[in-house]
Amino acid sequence: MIVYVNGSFVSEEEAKVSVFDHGFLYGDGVFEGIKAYNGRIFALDEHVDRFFESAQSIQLLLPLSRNEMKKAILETVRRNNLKDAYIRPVASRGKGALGLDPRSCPKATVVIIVDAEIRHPEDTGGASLSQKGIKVITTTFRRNGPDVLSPRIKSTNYLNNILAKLQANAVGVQDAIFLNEQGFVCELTGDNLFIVKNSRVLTPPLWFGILDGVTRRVVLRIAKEMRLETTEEPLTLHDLYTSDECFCTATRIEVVSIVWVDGRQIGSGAPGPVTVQITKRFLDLANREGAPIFE
Ligand code: PXG
Repeated sequence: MIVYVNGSFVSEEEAKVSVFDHGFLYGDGVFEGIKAYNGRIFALDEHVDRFFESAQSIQLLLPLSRNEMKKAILETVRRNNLKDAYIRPVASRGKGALGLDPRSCPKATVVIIVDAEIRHPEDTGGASLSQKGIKVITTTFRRNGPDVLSPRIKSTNYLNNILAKLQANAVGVQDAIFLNEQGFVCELTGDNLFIVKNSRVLTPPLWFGILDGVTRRVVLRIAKEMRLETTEEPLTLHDLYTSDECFCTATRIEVVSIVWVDGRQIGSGAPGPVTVQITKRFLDLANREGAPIFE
């Protein structure tokens, strides 16, 4: 694999970041997860915009413009000769002194990694899991609120999420649901959450403390196109437990049905009709729209 590191394209073996990089030392950085389908990068603008917003929020000055970033992403995929890829841009504070102060880091590190194999992280039990739906629990860890570390920042500091993932692992389910400080449902460890109730598509609002997921936005758009009523409103565990359908969304896994929450079967225990329709339309869109890689 060819990796982009600070303006150069190098082999995976040659790709190096300093052990003094504050991204490594303190988790001081931001990242994105983007996907290419069939020779096109889906929602490239949205991802690059969010990348720059995450950087702006943590006062990280990126050494390239949005346009240059887009070009670098397209070029990295092109150099790897991939039509379908998972793309991971990462920017960290850069090399500095042993101390938290970002002022010792004169230049941010920018890396773009691509992966040809699109594995579903939840699919530890085989590829059929995403078709069958996944089981999840509610984690005892609260989602870090905007007053601690805004979930709107896609930061390289995912320990909150990893702690929740460890809890899911410990009981042998695929993922965990975060509640916020008030006990309202937020999202999963790396996915946004939706429920379907009486043909209405519901998802928690952004201000509850969730990532502004690109897939979430697309799914809301698709649901509206399907003439389904959609709302971003407060959801409790009761709403989840009594939903007709439940699903999660993220770039990597797209749309995955949730069929079991904290011991309760959701709906029929299999992906419901609305989830299946939305998934179909999402894949259709993702395979049609996007920035062409080889033009
Ligand atoms: N919520 C959180 C907390 C996330 O980290 C999403 C929702 C979904 O957002 P998008 O824009 O992808 O629809 C994410 C995103 C990975 C990976 O390796 C992905 C995320 C986080 C960590 C790792 O694919 N996702």
